[in-house]
Amino acid sequence: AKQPVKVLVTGAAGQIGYALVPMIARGAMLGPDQPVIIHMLDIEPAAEALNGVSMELIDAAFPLLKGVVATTDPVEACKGVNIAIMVGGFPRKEGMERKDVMSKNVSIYKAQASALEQHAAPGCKVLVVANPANTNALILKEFAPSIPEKNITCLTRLDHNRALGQISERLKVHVSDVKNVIIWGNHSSTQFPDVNHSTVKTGKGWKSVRELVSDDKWLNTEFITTVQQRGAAIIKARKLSSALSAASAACDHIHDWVLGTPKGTWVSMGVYSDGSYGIQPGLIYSFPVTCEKGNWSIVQGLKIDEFSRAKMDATARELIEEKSLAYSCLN
Ligand code: NAX
Repeated sequence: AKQPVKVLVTGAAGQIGYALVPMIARGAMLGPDQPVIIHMLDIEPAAEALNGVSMELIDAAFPLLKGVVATTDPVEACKGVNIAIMVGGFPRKEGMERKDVMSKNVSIYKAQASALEQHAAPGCKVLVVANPANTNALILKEFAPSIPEKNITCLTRLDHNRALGQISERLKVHVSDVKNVIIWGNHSSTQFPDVNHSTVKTGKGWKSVRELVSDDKWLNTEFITTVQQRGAAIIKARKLSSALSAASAACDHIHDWVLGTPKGTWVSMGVYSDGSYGIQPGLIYSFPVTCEKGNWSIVQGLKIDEFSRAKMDATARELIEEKSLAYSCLN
């Protein structure tokens, strides 16, 4: 039998946490034959709610779930974890300055970086979900210098899945027959959802999305804004931000990272830029990646047209600006 994998979820008493932990315990993240031990961290005001989640996990009698640790102590939470899903953070409240929110999250991610660095298992893979996701991941990387930068990522898979969903709706094909969309850049409204390399499975093999949709105007305007604004549309409809789709995307992200992407398929992940596609090194930027044996690599050699170039650079500029705002909070 396989040894259990220890998975940390921070912010586990929150909405995404509540949707995410049962998915992990059912094997949606690491596979149906992989036992797990779930570590859940939240803060003192949420301790009782966290305890409730812990009780429900017990009551669900998941065969793969070999243990639960629920705590408000980051050291205990991080101890020996193989995977860390960072969902906890400080939300932007009405009337708050961007700088104030950034400053709260910088201090959270600085502290949790140290806890992970000192107590996580060697080779621990980190996924940051909490916003500003790319910049929180960057802060985590800076303050956990002994964790390899390849092991620190942020979530843009939700945006990626939303793009697949929009194409599937438009062409009336199943979403699993659409592949290789790309989310470039920041998990924010400046992200660039790109379909230039995306294909759809048809009776006559894989065909390009541009060819099948044959409406460049829609692809270059409404499609892009719909994906960029989807989070806001969910808030408007639900009066709460996306949770089940975010949790599902977090499972997809770790699943593909650990178990690999299918041949000929890539996914989007926020990863440490190495300068690929002219994106400034030292940003956590969303790229198309393939994964094999637990390692991601950026898909190389895609042709970038002028329209895409401008959008990729605009979202990079926003990340550069966020990075300097984050650094200004350190002093
Ligand atoms: P909730 O407010 O429901 O839950 C957040 C939880 O984090 C709360 O229980 C809170 O007590 C806890 N928390 C706060 N500070 C903490 C700390 N220092 N250590 C541990 N836990 C802490 O938010 P939810 O809807 O679950 O969203 C969580 C985060 O995901 C938010 O930052 C949100 O903006 C972000 N999102 C990111 C997405 C992505 O695609 N990257 C999409 C969905 C989501 O909006």
